[in-house]
Amino acid sequence: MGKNVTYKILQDYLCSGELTPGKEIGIKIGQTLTQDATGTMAYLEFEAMNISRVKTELSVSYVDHNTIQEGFENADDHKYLETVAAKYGIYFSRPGNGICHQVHLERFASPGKTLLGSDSHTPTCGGLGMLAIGAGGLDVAVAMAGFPFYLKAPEVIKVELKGRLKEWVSAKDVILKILSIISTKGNVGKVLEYSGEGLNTLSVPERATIANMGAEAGVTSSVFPCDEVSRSFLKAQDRDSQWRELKADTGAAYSQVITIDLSNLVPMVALPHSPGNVVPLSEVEGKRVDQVAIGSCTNSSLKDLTLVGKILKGKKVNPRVSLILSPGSRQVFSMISKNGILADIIDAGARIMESTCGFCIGNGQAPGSNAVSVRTNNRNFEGRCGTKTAEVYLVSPAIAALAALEGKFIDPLKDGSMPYPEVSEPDEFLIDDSMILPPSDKPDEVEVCRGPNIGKPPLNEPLPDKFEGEAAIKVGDMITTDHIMPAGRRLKYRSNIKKYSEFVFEGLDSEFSRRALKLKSSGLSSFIIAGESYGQGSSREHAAICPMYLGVKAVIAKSFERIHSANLINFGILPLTFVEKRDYENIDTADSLQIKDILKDLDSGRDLTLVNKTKGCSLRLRVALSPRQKEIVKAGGLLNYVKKQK
Ligand code: MIC
Ligand code: SF4
Repeated sequence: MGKNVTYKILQDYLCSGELTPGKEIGIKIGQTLTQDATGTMAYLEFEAMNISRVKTELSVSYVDHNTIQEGFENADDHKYLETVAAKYGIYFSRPGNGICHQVHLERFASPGKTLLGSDSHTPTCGGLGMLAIGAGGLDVAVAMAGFPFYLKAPEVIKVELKGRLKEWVSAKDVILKILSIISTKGNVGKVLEYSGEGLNTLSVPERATIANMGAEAGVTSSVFPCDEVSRSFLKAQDRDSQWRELKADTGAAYSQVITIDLSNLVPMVALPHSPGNVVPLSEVEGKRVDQVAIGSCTNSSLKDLTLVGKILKGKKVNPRVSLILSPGSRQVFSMISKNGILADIIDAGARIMESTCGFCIGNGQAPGSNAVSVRTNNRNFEGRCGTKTAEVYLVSPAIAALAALEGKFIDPLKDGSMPYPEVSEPDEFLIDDSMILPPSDKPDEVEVCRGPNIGKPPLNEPLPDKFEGEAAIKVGDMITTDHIMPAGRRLKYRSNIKKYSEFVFEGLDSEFSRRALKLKSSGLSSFIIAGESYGQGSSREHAAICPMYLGVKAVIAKSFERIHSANLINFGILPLTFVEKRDYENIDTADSLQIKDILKDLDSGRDLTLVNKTKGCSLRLRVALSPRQKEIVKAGGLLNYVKKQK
């Protein structure tokens, strides 16, 4: 049987296991990336492994999430990241150089290689034929130390693209359409692999937009072949030597085929508060808009912003609207400033931000109370923008620009007479890597700087045989890591676990942290009870580390998302699922719970029995862990486990 692109790359990097969907495999990681918000912890964990130099082909550390520098914490984190990179063989992309995924795509992505990144949107580089996977910081640290990354061999879904996009319809609408088909849950362990004649009409940055938002579906990755379009992009980035052809064999196996006729698509919008809540734009036509934010790793390529500039040229932003623009990278920023596009955008009345994540992660530009914010990024979870009562709608850059001008949603296909500006990809991008610092060639002389906010990575204790404690919180379906561990203005505590832990579940139950600590000080464990798809969204391992610090021993859910479940295991917290989903109803917050014989049942593969002492009932819980994962949890987490292996 012929091979698909995903399995060709997996085959090249396979270290252990059998390449059969659902089986655990270990793969070697060619490249890694980190960003500042997850990176400090990842490098502290790397240092704890006592390895003198990274063992990957390439590792890059980006500073893009938090550059506000309100107080010393942020700047200290940046200094730590810069010096630790210099010492251990890592390239350092300085603050201001751009968003990790955009810069990596431009300057480092290499077809046919594996990339592991401590950010859930790492699959963006799948737009250039990489198998790029998001993971927790500790998994990335372990990969930098040269150990394999473990995952279940994925089920590969073929997305067959036909036709060509109409004017005003973009790559963002393609992925929004796909999200409307496969939704944001139930896709764990799958890869979306793109093919078909429609591919020729999509540039690499457009493919990257599509691969980027595959993360919202919860898939492991999204992969595009490497073809002539990829060759032109690499050539324009002066990196044509990286090109290699990569395509699926005829008759390659796929578990499912989704066919999308690009010519039939219309502009789409994701309504509040989920990227899966997608409808055609025409359904919100005329709705008032208060804020428009253009940028993020999803949509701030040169083509995206050029299109925005051409739509805004010679016009003024509606006086009721605040228009924010954040270019994805310094390369894009510099090019639009040199070709006059930036001036058109400024003249129209836009507010220009740094090349960072900024508004996308609620780090600045929070909308007003009950405001309608139209954004080009990938997530619109409740409160993520910084304002709980705001409504965030996700659209393409062109639709966002029209909304900024009119102060309301406009569907340009409605009367069909609106002129659509043509934008083509450049033959040459502006190359200036001076803000990417290579590692030191005298690592012994580099002193790693640690500010007072930078702690040590906390360790868990080996798994006990019995948990005795309380349901410290009960939450519903699709709880995101933004609910568990808010980012935004709390971001600056990412290197200080004790402080950051005060904000666990802040928006859902501001007493959670105090309650869990109280249970811990009385020698009791905390349990989190959850519905479907627990841990959606980001890769932030703090959503496991901070609950661990507060004494959470297990999360009991109807189902889990991949990265979060791996993070729980990495920090010695048991992810358990209800054998009977209706048992979710048999536990309430503050119920007194007990699980005995954990070690014996774990080893024998039996379900665990939970006794709800408050309700006087017992129920069964499944432990869906591989033998390796069981050993990690028993050791109290991956760091303890790796230390034992050495
Ligand atoms: C996100 O988009 O949610 C983030 C912020 O980039 C996270 C990483 C983090 O929390 O630091 C992600 O996507 O993994
Ligand atoms: Fe940054 Fe937003 Fe992209 Fe996350 S999704 S990497 S916060 S731009």
